[in-house]
Amino acid sequence: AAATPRRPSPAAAAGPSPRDTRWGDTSSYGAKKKNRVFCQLPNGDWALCTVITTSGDESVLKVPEGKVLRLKTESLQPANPEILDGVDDLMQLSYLSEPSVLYNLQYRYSQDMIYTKAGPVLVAVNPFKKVALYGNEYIKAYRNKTMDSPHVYAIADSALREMKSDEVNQSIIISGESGAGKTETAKIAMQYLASLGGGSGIEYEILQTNPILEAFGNAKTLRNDNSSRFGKLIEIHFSTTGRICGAMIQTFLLEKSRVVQCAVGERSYHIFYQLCAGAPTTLREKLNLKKVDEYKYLKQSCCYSIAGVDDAEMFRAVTEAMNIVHISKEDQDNVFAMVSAVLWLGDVSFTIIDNENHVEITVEEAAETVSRLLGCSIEDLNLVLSKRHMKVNNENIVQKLTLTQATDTRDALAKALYASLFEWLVEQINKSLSVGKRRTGRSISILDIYGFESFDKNSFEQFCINYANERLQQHFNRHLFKLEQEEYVEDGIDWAKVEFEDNQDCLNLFEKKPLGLLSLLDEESTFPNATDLTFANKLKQHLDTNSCFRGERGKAFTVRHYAGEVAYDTSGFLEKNRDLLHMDSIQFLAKCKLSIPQTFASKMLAQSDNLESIPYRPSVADSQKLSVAMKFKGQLFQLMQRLESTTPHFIRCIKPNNLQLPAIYGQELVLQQLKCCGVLEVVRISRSGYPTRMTHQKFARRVWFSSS
Ligand code: AOV
Ligand code: MG
Repeated sequence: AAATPRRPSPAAAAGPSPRDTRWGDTSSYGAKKKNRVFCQLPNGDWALCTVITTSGDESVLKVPEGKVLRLKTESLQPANPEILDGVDDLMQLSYLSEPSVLYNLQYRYSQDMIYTKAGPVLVAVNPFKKVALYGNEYIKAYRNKTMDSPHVYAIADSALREMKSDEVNQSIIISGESGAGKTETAKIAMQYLASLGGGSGIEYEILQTNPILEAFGNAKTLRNDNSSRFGKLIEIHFSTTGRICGAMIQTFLLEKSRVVQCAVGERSYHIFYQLCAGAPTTLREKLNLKKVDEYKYLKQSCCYSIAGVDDAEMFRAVTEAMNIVHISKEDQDNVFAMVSAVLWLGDVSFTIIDNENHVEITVEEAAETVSRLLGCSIEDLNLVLSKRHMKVNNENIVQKLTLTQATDTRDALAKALYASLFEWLVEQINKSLSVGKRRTGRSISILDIYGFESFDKNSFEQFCINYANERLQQHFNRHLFKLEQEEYVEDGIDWAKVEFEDNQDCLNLFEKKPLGLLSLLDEESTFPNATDLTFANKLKQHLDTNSCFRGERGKAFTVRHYAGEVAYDTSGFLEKNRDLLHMDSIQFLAKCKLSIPQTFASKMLAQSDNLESIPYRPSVADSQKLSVAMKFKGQLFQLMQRLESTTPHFIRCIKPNNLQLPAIYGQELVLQQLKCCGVLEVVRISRSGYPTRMTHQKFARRVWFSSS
């Protein structure tokens, strides 16, 4: 490949040559003439200040707010000249130290310029308030190139242009911690692409998938009031003439456990609260809806509303969106019947019938409502929740369930119902978005997954979410560090290698066979007598020498992720990984009159023959043979493969505070995010490297065109 040398930038003229300075440069202020420096305040924050005098090894400084400080001169860091305050691209900074990068982002942030380029990467700092940067005027300005400050629109626009000029599919890959702004950013990118129009309103339909999927797949967590609990890739298809002609959505591992269990201060999926708040009277009566604080599943977290969100209004928005993606009124009724059935199922209680703790369901309002909504008899409901068919020594036996077993069966059924509903919705949306049109042109994919999470208590869900983020970080590293540098070396360019935080070791910890976290989890999941404790011990036994792993006391272990250490509690790991839906439950659903679960279960039954051939999972369908973690791993591999065939555009979302409040810029929090995801190294590489590269062919074509 031919490389074109970088254009001289104003920054290069204003300061020392970019090749001289490095990120992490600790060269102190020294005896230079400039008097703008950064000093570290007692609270650890960096402040821009001016040097009044320097004598001996100490300097007297004026810090913001007029205070005067005396500090060791060597602790100061040089600041960039004023002319570079708030530059568009961190690459333009002469001094690329931690404080100057933090200052530049903060300077822009305070003026609502939330987007900044870091070489090829767009950095987006979450404003936590409405900023006047969006809408038709802006879209037009970016399309006509009358505006070129960093923006999601600009990224979407270059994806479009490159798709057309290079005839290669593109991807916009959005990453960042939970609450950093990925989902909002993805919607802004979709908005730009949709504004191109496609005719027949397909672009509007694409946008309307967002309120639906958010209602059913997002929830309030301690980190984010609208946290995505599933991963999403939307592939937007373009015709050969460059118009939108359809789209396809792929989702990844929905957090099912939230349906039956969620932490104090969090909520279950938005749709539960929206339905209860917004259903019109007739629907309310038909579904026998109660108030949200009367359902067991919703009550346990003691959190029912979200500040500034009107659930009733959202309900109307969701039904309107369903109309637009052609979900019929009848289907919508079925959807809400399922939502209500799940809630009521949580209220089904049991009566103990003998002194061995065996149970039957209590026949009262909850059980009656569930059976009416699902379209099954009370007897069948009782049977599926209180008995289990097993095959022992080739003999069919019926086992009575204890209270714990019955409760677990009930919760598993609720989770399966909800998951099947989510799956069904995605399927309907995809049908509507493909509208039978043939794909002729290219596509742009937008990836928005759940962000890295670390709570006080982290379980299997965080384990999977953080694993996915490791995979994504690897993709980022590969494209921005490995491939870039390999190319320079291959082309024989004199190149001082830039070191970056490689997360391969952590990925290996997860993926290595047979002694990685995923393999060991799977192995343990196959042992009927294994417990969360035996699993934790097994990890300690095999992985304690791994530098990314640390065994903790009892059932816990710690993983050193690229974004920080996370301590996981193995409680529930095995069960969540097995995620068994008993054959009895599947058969029960297949008999229900309500069509969505019925179809779902029939499909599962059709897929499974020869049930007894699964040694460690008697009486489950074949389609459940793969554990959750293994299925997820497979999905992620496929996803990465798909992304590899596209030209990636990266957006890094940054969360400036943990309070979800505007105008608070926590330097330490921002710095930690910039560091762990390698944004600063990307700037270093881009600064010392070449900004564009193209094949000889393309180069010749371009030059020929421009000179003709
Ligand atoms: P996430 O997708 O990165 O978290 P969101 O996109 O849901 O984060 O953003 C969290 C909240 O930040 C939103 O609900 C908005 O209130 C606010 N926000 C983000 N970006 C903007 C913006 N450009 N303008 C205005 N407000 C914004 V998670 O899904 O939890 O990983 O699993
Ligand atoms: Mg999100």
